[in-house]
Amino acid sequence: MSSLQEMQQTFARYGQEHVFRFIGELPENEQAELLENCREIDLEEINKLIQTHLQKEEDASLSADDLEPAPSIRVPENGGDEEAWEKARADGEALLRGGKVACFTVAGGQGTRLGYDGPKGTYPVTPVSKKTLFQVFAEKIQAASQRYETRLPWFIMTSDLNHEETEKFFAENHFFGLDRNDVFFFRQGRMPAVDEKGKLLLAEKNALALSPDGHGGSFKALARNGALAEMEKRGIEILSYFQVDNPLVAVIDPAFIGFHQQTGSEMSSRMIPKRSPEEKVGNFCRKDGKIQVVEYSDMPEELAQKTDTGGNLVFTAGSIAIHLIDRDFANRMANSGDLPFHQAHKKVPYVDENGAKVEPSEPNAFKFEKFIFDALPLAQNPLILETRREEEFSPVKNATGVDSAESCRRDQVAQFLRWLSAVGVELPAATKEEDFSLEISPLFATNEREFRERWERLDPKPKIQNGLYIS
Ligand code: UD2
Repeated sequence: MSSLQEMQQTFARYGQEHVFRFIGELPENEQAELLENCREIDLEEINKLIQTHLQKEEDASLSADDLEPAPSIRVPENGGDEEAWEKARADGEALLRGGKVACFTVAGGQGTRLGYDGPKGTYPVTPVSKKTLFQVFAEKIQAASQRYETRLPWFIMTSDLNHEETEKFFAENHFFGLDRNDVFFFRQGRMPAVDEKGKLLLAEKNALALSPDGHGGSFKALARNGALAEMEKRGIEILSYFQVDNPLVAVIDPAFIGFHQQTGSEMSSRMIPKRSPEEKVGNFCRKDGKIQVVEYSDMPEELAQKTDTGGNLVFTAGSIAIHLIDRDFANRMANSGDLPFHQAHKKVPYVDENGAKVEPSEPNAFKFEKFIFDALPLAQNPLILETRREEEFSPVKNATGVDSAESCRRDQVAQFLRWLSAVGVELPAATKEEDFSLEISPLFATNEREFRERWERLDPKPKIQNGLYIS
Protein backbone atom coordinates (compact mmCIF):
# COMPACT_ATOMS: atom_id res chain seq x y z
CA MET A 1 0.00 0.00 0.00
CA SER A 2 1.52 3.32 -1.00
CA SER A 3 2.48 5.86 1.61
CA LEU A 4 1.47 9.47 1.28
CA GLN A 5 4.91 10.37 0.00
CA GLU A 6 4.91 7.70 -2.68
CA MET A 7 1.41 8.70 -3.74
CA GLN A 8 2.48 12.34 -4.04
CA GLN A 9 5.39 11.33 -6.24
CA THR A 10 3.16 9.22 -8.47
CA PHE A 11 0.66 12.04 -8.85
CA ALA A 12 3.49 14.46 -9.60
CA ARG A 13 4.65 12.18 -12.44
CA TYR A 14 1.23 12.63 -14.03
CA GLY A 15 1.14 16.38 -13.40
CA GLN A 16 -1.55 15.99 -10.72
CA GLU A 17 0.43 16.91 -7.60
CA HIS A 18 -1.94 19.81 -6.85
CA VAL A 19 -4.44 17.44 -5.25
CA PHE A 20 -2.12 17.39 -2.23
CA ARG A 21 -2.06 21.18 -2.04
CA PHE A 22 -3.81 21.29 1.35
CA ILE A 23 -2.30 18.17 2.85
CA GLY A 24 -0.27 20.15 5.40
CA GLU A 25 -3.38 21.66 6.97
CA LEU A 26 -5.37 18.42 7.18
CA PRO A 27 -5.65 16.35 10.36
CA GLU A 28 -4.33 12.81 10.05
CA ASN A 29 -7.72 11.16 9.46
CA GLU A 30 -8.48 13.54 6.58
CA GLN A 31 -5.06 12.93 5.05
CA ALA A 32 -5.93 9.24 5.14
CA GLU A 33 -9.26 9.95 3.42
CA LEU A 34 -7.58 11.79 0.58
CA LEU A 35 -5.05 9.00 0.24
CA GLU A 36 -7.89 6.46 0.06
CA ASN A 37 -9.54 8.47 -2.75
CA CYS A 38 -6.26 8.62 -4.62
CA ARG A 39 -5.79 4.85 -4.38
CA GLU A 40 -9.20 4.36 -6.01
CA ILE A 41 -8.26 5.95 -9.27
CA ASP A 42 -6.20 4.65 -12.13
CA LEU A 43 -3.88 7.50 -13.09
CA GLU A 44 -2.67 5.76 -16.22
CA GLU A 45 -6.26 5.41 -17.42
CA ILE A 46 -7.12 9.03 -16.58
CA ASN A 47 -4.01 10.22 -18.31
CA LYS A 48 -4.96 8.34 -21.47
CA LEU A 49 -8.46 9.79 -21.33
CA ILE A 50 -7.12 13.30 -21.02
CA GLN A 51 -4.85 12.72 -24.00
CA THR A 52 -7.49 11.14 -26.20
CA HIS A 53 -10.64 13.03 -25.19
CA LEU A 54 -9.75 16.54 -24.11
CA GLN A 55 -7.27 17.12 -26.84
CA LYS A 56 -9.60 16.06 -29.59
CA GLU A 57 -12.44 18.25 -30.81
CA GLU A 58 -15.00 15.62 -31.71
CA ASP A 59 -15.37 11.93 -32.39
CA ALA A 60 -14.02 11.56 -35.89
CA SER A 61 -14.72 7.84 -35.97
CA LEU A 62 -18.44 8.38 -36.48
CA SER A 63 -18.62 8.99 -40.15
CA ALA A 64 -22.09 9.02 -41.66
CA ASP A 65 -20.97 6.71 -44.49
CA ASP A 66 -20.02 3.87 -42.16
CA LEU A 67 -23.33 3.46 -40.41
CA GLU A 68 -26.34 1.51 -41.57
CA PRO A 69 -29.52 0.57 -39.70
CA ALA A 70 -29.33 -2.60 -37.62
CA PRO A 71 -31.66 -5.53 -38.38
CA SER A 72 -34.23 -6.58 -35.80
CA ILE A 73 -37.03 -9.07 -35.14
CA ARG A 74 -40.39 -7.36 -35.34
CA VAL A 75 -43.45 -7.78 -33.14
CA PRO A 76 -46.33 -9.76 -34.72
CA GLU A 77 -48.38 -6.53 -35.03
CA ASN A 78 -45.58 -5.23 -37.27
CA GLY A 79 -45.12 -8.25 -39.49
CA GLY A 80 -43.25 -10.52 -37.08
CA ASP A 81 -43.89 -14.27 -37.16
CA GLU A 82 -46.58 -15.03 -34.57
CA GLU A 83 -45.56 -18.68 -34.33
CA ALA A 84 -41.92 -17.83 -33.76
CA TRP A 85 -42.98 -15.55 -30.89
CA GLU A 86 -45.07 -18.31 -29.32
CA LYS A 87 -42.20 -20.79 -29.62
CA ALA A 88 -39.80 -18.25 -28.10
CA ARG A 89 -42.23 -17.63 -25.25
CA ALA A 90 -42.41 -21.34 -24.46
CA ASP A 91 -38.61 -21.69 -24.55
CA GLY A 92 -38.20 -18.63 -22.31
CA GLU A 93 -40.73 -19.97 -19.83
CA ALA A 94 -38.78 -23.22 -19.59
CA LEU A 95 -35.60 -21.29 -18.76
CA LEU A 96 -37.46 -19.29 -16.15
CA ARG A 97 -38.92 -22.41 -14.54
CA GLY A 98 -35.41 -23.84 -14.48
CA GLY A 99 -34.22 -20.86 -12.40
CA LYS A 100 -31.76 -19.66 -15.05
CA VAL A 101 -32.65 -15.95 -14.97
CA ALA A 102 -32.03 -13.04 -12.57
CA CYS A 103 -33.09 -9.39 -12.71
CA PHE A 104 -30.56 -6.59 -12.79
CA THR A 105 -31.42 -2.93 -12.25
CA VAL A 106 -28.99 -0.08 -12.70
CA ALA A 107 -29.87 2.55 -10.14
CA GLY A 108 -26.65 4.41 -9.53
CA GLY A 109 -27.49 7.58 -11.47
CA GLN A 110 -28.10 11.00 -10.00
CA GLY A 111 -31.55 11.75 -11.42
CA THR A 112 -30.60 15.41 -11.80
CA ARG A 113 -33.18 16.17 -14.51
CA LEU A 114 -36.11 15.05 -12.36
CA GLY A 115 -35.02 17.36 -9.56
CA TYR A 116 -35.89 14.68 -7.00
CA ASP A 117 -33.80 14.44 -3.90
CA GLY A 118 -33.24 10.77 -3.14
CA PRO A 119 -32.64 7.53 -5.00
CA LYS A 120 -34.80 7.60 -8.12
CA GLY A 121 -36.27 4.19 -7.30
CA THR A 122 -37.97 5.75 -4.27
CA TYR A 123 -39.97 8.10 -6.51
CA PRO A 124 -43.76 7.46 -6.41
CA VAL A 125 -45.14 6.73 -9.87
CA THR A 126 -48.34 4.71 -10.00
CA PRO A 127 -51.61 6.55 -10.74
CA VAL A 128 -53.73 5.58 -7.72
CA SER A 129 -51.73 3.92 -4.96
CA LYS A 130 -48.58 5.96 -5.68
CA LYS A 131 -46.23 3.02 -5.51
CA THR A 132 -42.58 3.83 -5.96
CA LEU A 133 -40.53 2.60 -8.91
CA PHE A 134 -38.77 0.06 -6.69
CA GLN A 135 -42.10 -1.30 -5.45
CA VAL A 136 -43.42 -1.70 -8.99
CA PHE A 137 -40.33 -3.70 -10.00
CA ALA A 138 -40.44 -5.75 -6.78
CA GLU A 139 -44.08 -6.69 -7.38
CA LYS A 140 -43.40 -7.58 -11.01
CA ILE A 141 -40.55 -9.81 -9.85
CA GLN A 142 -42.77 -11.39 -7.20
CA ALA A 143 -45.52 -12.00 -9.78
CA ALA A 144 -43.05 -13.64 -12.18
CA SER A 145 -41.55 -15.88 -9.51
CA GLN A 146 -45.02 -17.08 -8.55
CA ARG A 147 -46.04 -17.60 -12.15
CA TYR A 148 -42.91 -19.59 -13.06
CA GLU A 149 -42.58 -21.22 -9.64
CA THR A 150 -39.01 -20.12 -9.31
CA ARG A 151 -36.70 -17.85 -7.34
CA LEU A 152 -35.85 -14.69 -9.23
CA PRO A 153 -32.87 -13.02 -7.60
CA TRP A 154 -32.66 -9.27 -8.06
CA PHE A 155 -29.34 -7.45 -8.33
CA ILE A 156 -29.46 -3.70 -7.86
CA MET A 157 -26.49 -1.52 -8.73
CA THR A 158 -26.27 1.63 -6.62
CA SER A 159 -23.56 4.24 -6.32
CA ASP A 160 -21.91 6.04 -3.43
CA LEU A 161 -24.52 8.75 -3.93
CA ASN A 162 -27.45 6.53 -2.93
CA HIS A 163 -26.29 3.13 -1.64
CA GLU A 164 -27.19 3.48 2.05
CA GLU A 165 -30.47 5.23 1.34
CA THR A 166 -31.49 2.52 -1.13
CA GLU A 167 -30.75 -0.30 1.30
CA LYS A 168 -32.58 1.53 4.08
CA PHE A 169 -35.62 2.08 1.86
CA PHE A 170 -35.90 -1.64 1.10
CA ALA A 171 -35.43 -2.61 4.76
CA GLU A 172 -38.07 -0.10 5.91
CA ASN A 173 -40.50 -1.50 3.35
CA HIS A 174 -39.78 -5.14 4.22
CA PHE A 175 -38.39 -5.69 0.74
CA PHE A 176 -41.91 -5.28 -0.64
CA GLY A 177 -42.68 -8.90 0.13
CA LEU A 178 -39.57 -10.33 -1.57
CA ASP A 179 -37.22 -12.67 0.25
CA ARG A 180 -34.38 -10.43 1.39
CA ASN A 181 -31.92 -13.22 0.61
CA ASP A 182 -32.83 -12.82 -3.05
CA VAL A 183 -32.13 -9.06 -3.25
CA PHE A 184 -28.52 -7.89 -3.62
CA PHE A 185 -27.24 -4.32 -3.58
CA PHE A 186 -23.79 -3.43 -4.78
CA ARG A 187 -21.99 -0.20 -5.55
CA GLN A 188 -20.65 0.80 -8.92
CA GLY A 189 -17.20 2.31 -9.38
CA ARG A 190 -16.26 6.00 -9.50
CA MET A 191 -14.30 8.20 -11.85
CA PRO A 192 -12.68 11.55 -11.11
CA ALA A 193 -13.71 14.78 -12.83
CA VAL A 194 -11.04 16.90 -14.50
CA ASP A 195 -11.06 20.58 -15.39
CA GLU A 196 -10.66 21.85 -18.93
CA LYS A 197 -6.88 21.56 -18.67
CA GLY A 198 -7.11 17.94 -17.58
CA LYS A 199 -6.37 18.62 -13.90
CA LEU A 200 -8.15 16.52 -11.27
CA LEU A 201 -10.63 18.55 -9.23
CA LEU A 202 -10.92 18.53 -5.45
CA ALA A 203 -14.47 18.39 -4.08
CA GLU A 204 -13.09 19.09 -0.61
CA LYS A 205 -9.59 19.72 0.64
CA ASN A 206 -9.48 16.04 1.55
CA ALA A 207 -11.53 14.58 -1.30
CA LEU A 208 -11.30 14.25 -5.06
CA ALA A 209 -14.38 15.13 -7.13
CA LEU A 210 -15.56 11.61 -7.94
CA SER A 211 -18.79 10.48 -9.59
CA PRO A 212 -20.36 7.19 -10.79
CA ASP A 213 -18.51 5.65 -13.74
CA GLY A 214 -21.62 5.00 -15.88
CA HIS A 215 -23.75 1.87 -16.23
CA GLY A 216 -21.00 0.40 -18.40
CA GLY A 217 -19.05 0.12 -15.16
CA SER A 218 -21.51 -2.55 -14.09
CA PHE A 219 -19.59 -5.48 -15.59
CA LYS A 220 -16.59 -4.82 -13.39
CA ALA A 221 -18.81 -3.90 -10.43
CA LEU A 222 -20.76 -7.18 -10.78
CA ALA A 223 -17.49 -9.10 -10.64
CA ARG A 224 -15.79 -6.99 -7.95
CA ASN A 225 -18.72 -7.27 -5.57
CA GLY A 226 -19.19 -11.02 -5.90
CA ALA A 227 -22.50 -10.75 -7.78
CA LEU A 228 -21.33 -12.90 -10.69
CA ALA A 229 -20.03 -15.53 -8.29
CA GLU A 230 -23.38 -15.53 -6.48
CA MET A 231 -25.17 -16.00 -9.82
CA GLU A 232 -22.92 -18.88 -10.73
CA LYS A 233 -23.60 -20.52 -7.37
CA ARG A 234 -27.32 -20.23 -8.04
CA GLY A 235 -27.12 -21.53 -11.60
CA ILE A 236 -28.15 -18.20 -13.13
CA GLU A 237 -27.22 -17.94 -16.82
CA ILE A 238 -29.02 -14.80 -18.01
CA LEU A 239 -29.43 -11.31 -16.54
CA SER A 240 -32.54 -9.33 -17.37
CA TYR A 241 -31.23 -5.74 -17.35
CA PHE A 242 -33.38 -2.63 -16.97
CA GLN A 243 -33.07 0.95 -15.79
CA VAL A 244 -34.58 2.39 -12.64
CA ASP A 245 -36.77 4.96 -14.40
CA ASN A 246 -39.26 2.92 -16.45
CA PRO A 247 -42.21 1.40 -14.54
CA LEU A 248 -43.70 -0.13 -17.71
CA VAL A 249 -40.76 -2.46 -18.23
CA ALA A 250 -41.44 -6.20 -18.38
CA VAL A 251 -38.78 -7.08 -15.81
CA ILE A 252 -38.95 -10.61 -17.18
CA ASP A 253 -40.16 -11.37 -20.69
CA PRO A 254 -40.23 -15.07 -21.64
CA ALA A 255 -40.39 -14.40 -25.40
CA PHE A 256 -37.33 -12.13 -25.21
CA ILE A 257 -35.49 -14.78 -23.17
CA GLY A 258 -36.52 -17.49 -25.64
CA PHE A 259 -35.30 -15.57 -28.71
CA HIS A 260 -32.06 -14.72 -26.89
CA GLN A 261 -31.37 -18.38 -26.24
CA GLN A 262 -32.48 -19.68 -29.64
CA THR A 263 -30.15 -17.32 -31.50
CA GLY A 264 -27.18 -17.98 -29.22
CA SER A 265 -27.00 -14.29 -28.43
CA GLU A 266 -24.70 -13.16 -25.62
CA MET A 267 -26.37 -9.78 -25.28
CA SER A 268 -29.81 -8.84 -26.61
CA SER A 269 -31.73 -5.58 -26.67
CA ARG A 270 -35.31 -4.36 -26.92
CA MET A 271 -36.09 -1.66 -29.45
CA ILE A 272 -38.98 0.60 -30.38
CA PRO A 273 -39.48 2.63 -33.53
CA LYS A 274 -38.47 6.18 -32.60
CA ARG A 275 -41.22 8.78 -32.19
CA SER A 276 -39.14 11.39 -33.99
CA PRO A 277 -35.54 11.86 -35.15
CA GLU A 278 -34.94 13.89 -31.98
CA GLU A 279 -36.19 11.34 -29.45
CA LYS A 280 -33.62 10.91 -26.69
CA VAL A 281 -32.92 7.22 -27.13
CA GLY A 282 -29.88 5.46 -28.56
CA ASN A 283 -29.91 4.35 -32.21
CA PHE A 284 -29.31 0.74 -33.19
CA CYS A 285 -26.83 0.84 -36.06
CA ARG A 286 -24.47 -1.50 -37.83
CA LYS A 287 -20.90 -0.66 -38.66
CA ASP A 288 -18.47 -3.05 -40.36
CA GLY A 289 -21.01 -5.81 -39.73
CA LYS A 290 -21.12 -5.15 -35.98
CA ILE A 291 -24.20 -4.01 -34.08
CA GLN A 292 -23.73 -0.90 -32.01
CA VAL A 293 -25.81 1.77 -30.30
CA VAL A 294 -25.06 5.35 -31.21
CA GLU A 295 -26.32 7.56 -28.38
CA TYR A 296 -28.76 10.30 -29.43
CA SER A 297 -26.27 13.00 -28.54
CA ASP A 298 -23.60 11.41 -30.79
CA MET A 299 -25.80 10.62 -33.80
CA PRO A 300 -24.81 12.71 -36.82
CA GLU A 301 -27.75 15.03 -37.56
CA GLU A 302 -27.92 14.06 -41.23
CA LEU A 303 -28.31 10.40 -40.30
CA ALA A 304 -30.90 11.04 -37.59
CA GLN A 305 -32.99 12.96 -40.14
CA LYS A 306 -32.35 10.68 -43.13
CA THR A 307 -35.49 9.29 -44.81
CA ASP A 308 -36.06 6.66 -47.51
CA THR A 309 -37.92 7.26 -50.75
CA GLY A 310 -41.22 6.70 -48.92
CA GLY A 311 -40.39 9.45 -46.43
CA ASN A 312 -39.78 7.04 -43.54
CA LEU A 313 -36.90 7.50 -41.10
CA VAL A 314 -34.01 5.23 -42.01
CA PHE A 315 -32.53 5.07 -38.51
CA THR A 316 -35.73 4.37 -36.66
CA ALA A 317 -34.69 1.64 -34.22
CA GLY A 318 -34.46 3.23 -30.77
CA SER A 319 -32.73 1.63 -27.77
CA ILE A 320 -34.77 1.73 -24.56
CA ALA A 321 -32.05 0.28 -22.36
CA ILE A 322 -33.59 -3.15 -21.82
CA HIS A 323 -31.15 -5.99 -22.37
CA LEU A 324 -30.49 -9.63 -21.69
CA ILE A 325 -26.90 -10.38 -20.81
CA ASP A 326 -25.34 -13.83 -20.47
CA ARG A 327 -23.53 -14.27 -17.19
CA ASP A 328 -20.54 -15.73 -19.06
CA PHE A 329 -20.41 -12.67 -21.29
CA ALA A 330 -20.62 -10.33 -18.27
CA ASN A 331 -17.71 -12.24 -16.79
CA ARG A 332 -15.70 -11.88 -19.96
CA MET A 333 -16.44 -8.16 -20.13
CA ALA A 334 -15.45 -7.75 -16.48
CA ASN A 335 -12.11 -9.41 -17.06
CA SER A 336 -11.07 -8.34 -20.50
CA GLY A 337 -13.39 -6.18 -22.55
CA ASP A 338 -12.54 -2.60 -21.79
CA LEU A 339 -15.45 -0.42 -22.82
CA PRO A 340 -14.66 3.07 -24.07
CA PHE A 341 -15.33 6.13 -21.93
CA HIS A 342 -17.69 8.90 -23.04
CA GLN A 343 -17.03 12.37 -21.78
CA ALA A 344 -19.63 14.87 -20.58
CA HIS A 345 -19.03 18.57 -20.02
CA LYS A 346 -20.67 19.35 -16.65
CA LYS A 347 -20.86 21.81 -13.78
CA VAL A 348 -18.73 20.31 -11.04
CA PRO A 349 -18.35 22.19 -7.71
CA TYR A 350 -14.73 22.30 -6.56
CA VAL A 351 -12.23 23.78 -4.10
CA ASP A 352 -9.94 26.32 -5.80
CA GLU A 353 -6.24 26.90 -5.20
CA ASN A 354 -7.03 29.25 -2.29
CA GLY A 355 -9.20 26.67 -0.58
CA ALA A 356 -12.46 28.46 -1.50
CA LYS A 357 -15.47 26.42 -2.61
CA VAL A 358 -16.70 27.29 -6.10
CA GLU A 359 -20.20 26.51 -7.43
CA PRO A 360 -19.77 26.98 -11.19
CA SER A 361 -22.65 28.48 -13.16
CA GLU A 362 -21.32 27.08 -16.45
CA PRO A 363 -19.87 23.67 -17.27
CA ASN A 364 -16.29 23.70 -16.01
CA ALA A 365 -15.25 20.07 -16.00
CA PHE A 366 -15.36 16.74 -17.77
CA LYS A 367 -16.82 13.58 -16.31
CA PHE A 368 -16.18 10.17 -17.82
CA GLU A 369 -18.72 7.36 -18.09
CA LYS A 370 -18.91 3.95 -19.71
CA PHE A 371 -22.13 2.81 -21.39
CA ILE A 372 -23.39 -0.77 -21.13
CA PHE A 373 -24.50 -0.85 -24.75
CA ASP A 374 -20.90 -0.43 -25.91
CA ALA A 375 -20.57 -4.14 -25.11
CA LEU A 376 -22.90 -5.03 -28.02
CA PRO A 377 -20.22 -5.07 -30.74
CA LEU A 378 -18.20 -7.42 -28.53
CA ALA A 379 -21.05 -9.90 -28.06
CA GLN A 380 -21.66 -13.02 -30.17
CA ASN A 381 -24.89 -12.92 -32.21
CA PRO A 382 -26.41 -9.82 -30.59
CA LEU A 383 -30.17 -9.84 -31.11
CA ILE A 384 -32.50 -6.85 -31.35
CA LEU A 385 -36.15 -7.51 -30.59
CA GLU A 386 -38.90 -5.00 -31.14
CA THR A 387 -41.38 -4.24 -28.39
CA ARG A 388 -44.54 -2.17 -28.24
CA ARG A 389 -43.80 1.25 -26.81
CA GLU A 390 -47.22 1.61 -25.19
CA GLU A 391 -46.76 -1.68 -23.35
CA GLU A 392 -43.17 -1.36 -22.25
CA PHE A 393 -41.66 2.10 -22.27
CA SER A 394 -42.55 5.29 -20.45
CA PRO A 395 -39.62 6.53 -18.40
CA VAL A 396 -39.72 9.19 -15.71
CA LYS A 397 -36.82 11.49 -16.50
CA ASN A 398 -38.00 15.09 -16.37
CA ALA A 399 -40.00 17.18 -13.92
CA THR A 400 -42.54 18.12 -16.60
CA GLY A 401 -43.37 17.48 -20.26
CA VAL A 402 -41.92 14.58 -22.23
CA ASP A 403 -40.85 11.55 -20.18
CA SER A 404 -42.13 13.08 -16.94
CA ALA A 405 -44.12 11.75 -14.00
CA GLU A 406 -47.31 13.08 -15.65
CA SER A 407 -46.66 11.51 -19.06
CA CYS A 408 -45.82 8.23 -17.33
CA ARG A 409 -49.02 8.36 -15.23
CA ARG A 410 -51.03 8.88 -18.42
CA ASP A 411 -49.26 6.01 -20.18
CA GLN A 412 -49.96 3.67 -17.26
CA VAL A 413 -53.67 4.58 -17.20
CA ALA A 414 -53.87 4.20 -21.00
CA GLN A 415 -52.30 0.75 -20.71
CA PHE A 416 -54.78 -0.38 -18.03
CA LEU A 417 -57.70 1.00 -20.03
CA ARG A 418 -56.47 -0.93 -23.08
CA TRP A 419 -56.35 -4.18 -21.10
CA LEU A 420 -59.91 -3.60 -19.91
CA SER A 421 -61.13 -2.85 -23.43
CA ALA A 422 -59.38 -5.98 -24.69
CA VAL A 423 -61.50 -8.15 -22.38
CA GLY A 424 -64.63 -6.40 -23.56
CA VAL A 425 -65.26 -4.15 -20.57
CA GLU A 426 -67.33 -1.17 -21.46
CA LEU A 427 -65.55 1.93 -20.25
CA PRO A 428 -67.46 4.94 -18.93
CA ALA A 429 -68.30 7.33 -21.79
CA ALA A 430 -65.45 9.56 -22.98
CA THR A 431 -62.91 7.92 -20.68
CA LYS A 432 -59.52 9.39 -21.45
CA GLU A 433 -56.27 8.81 -19.65
CA GLU A 434 -55.90 12.58 -19.20
CA ASP A 435 -58.79 12.87 -16.77
CA PHE A 436 -59.22 9.37 -15.48
CA SER A 437 -57.25 7.43 -12.92
CA LEU A 438 -57.02 3.69 -12.62
CA GLU A 439 -54.42 1.18 -11.52
CA ILE A 440 -53.87 -2.53 -11.91
CA SER A 441 -51.36 -3.99 -9.49
CA PRO A 442 -48.55 -6.10 -10.95
CA LEU A 443 -49.63 -8.70 -8.40
CA PHE A 444 -52.89 -8.95 -10.38
CA ALA A 445 -51.37 -8.88 -13.87
CA THR A 446 -48.24 -7.57 -15.53
CA ASN A 447 -49.45 -7.72 -19.14
CA GLU A 448 -52.59 -8.08 -21.22
CA ARG A 449 -52.33 -11.87 -21.50
CA GLU A 450 -52.12 -12.30 -17.73
CA PHE A 451 -54.85 -9.73 -17.23
CA ARG A 452 -57.22 -11.66 -19.46
CA GLU A 453 -56.63 -14.88 -17.49
CA ARG A 454 -57.18 -13.23 -14.12
CA TRP A 455 -60.12 -11.10 -15.24
CA GLU A 456 -62.03 -14.07 -16.59
CA ARG A 457 -61.82 -15.76 -13.20
CA LEU A 458 -62.65 -12.63 -11.21
CA ASP A 459 -66.08 -12.77 -9.61
CA PRO A 460 -67.65 -10.36 -8.88
CA LYS A 461 -65.99 -7.94 -11.26
CA PRO A 462 -65.37 -4.41 -9.99
CA LYS A 463 -67.25 -1.42 -11.31
CA ILE A 464 -64.99 0.66 -13.52
CA GLN A 465 -64.79 4.09 -11.98
CA ASN A 466 -62.31 6.84 -11.44
CA GLY A 467 -59.71 5.89 -8.80
CA LEU A 468 -60.27 2.11 -9.10
CA TYR A 469 -57.35 -0.02 -7.91
CA ILE A 470 -57.38 -3.66 -8.97
CA SER A 471 -55.11 -5.88 -6.88
C1 UD2 B 1 -30.61 6.22 -21.42
C2 UD2 B 1 -29.85 5.74 -22.67
C3 UD2 B 1 -30.63 6.11 -23.92
C4 UD2 B 1 -32.03 5.51 -23.86
C5 UD2 B 1 -32.71 5.98 -22.59
C6 UD2 B 1 -34.03 5.27 -22.42
C7 UD2 B 1 -27.57 6.02 -21.88
C8 UD2 B 1 -26.29 6.69 -22.06
N1 UD2 B 1 -28.55 6.37 -22.69
O1 UD2 B 1 -30.57 7.64 -21.48
O2 UD2 B 1 -30.01 5.62 -25.08
O3 UD2 B 1 -31.95 4.10 -23.91
O4 UD2 B 1 -31.92 5.70 -21.41
O5 UD2 B 1 -34.67 5.68 -21.26
O6 UD2 B 1 -27.72 5.14 -21.07
N2 UD2 B 1 -26.99 4.82 -14.19
C9 UD2 B 1 -26.22 4.16 -13.28
N3 UD2 B 1 -24.94 4.61 -13.09
C10 UD2 B 1 -24.42 5.64 -13.77
C11 UD2 B 1 -25.22 6.33 -14.71
C12 UD2 B 1 -26.52 5.89 -14.91
O7 UD2 B 1 -26.66 3.20 -12.64
O8 UD2 B 1 -23.25 5.97 -13.54
C13 UD2 B 1 -28.37 4.35 -14.40
C14 UD2 B 1 -29.42 5.34 -13.95
O9 UD2 B 1 -29.69 5.17 -12.58
C15 UD2 B 1 -30.58 4.97 -14.85
C16 UD2 B 1 -29.88 4.56 -16.15
O10 UD2 B 1 -28.59 4.21 -15.80
O11 UD2 B 1 -31.28 3.85 -14.36
C17 UD2 B 1 -29.95 5.60 -17.28
O12 UD2 B 1 -29.28 6.71 -16.96
P1 UD2 B 1 -29.61 8.14 -17.57
O13 UD2 B 1 -30.88 8.62 -17.00
O14 UD2 B 1 -28.40 8.95 -17.42
O15 UD2 B 1 -29.81 7.79 -19.11
P2 UD2 B 1 -30.55 8.63 -20.25
O16 UD2 B 1 -31.94 8.92 -19.87
O17 UD2 B 1 -29.73 9.78 -20.66
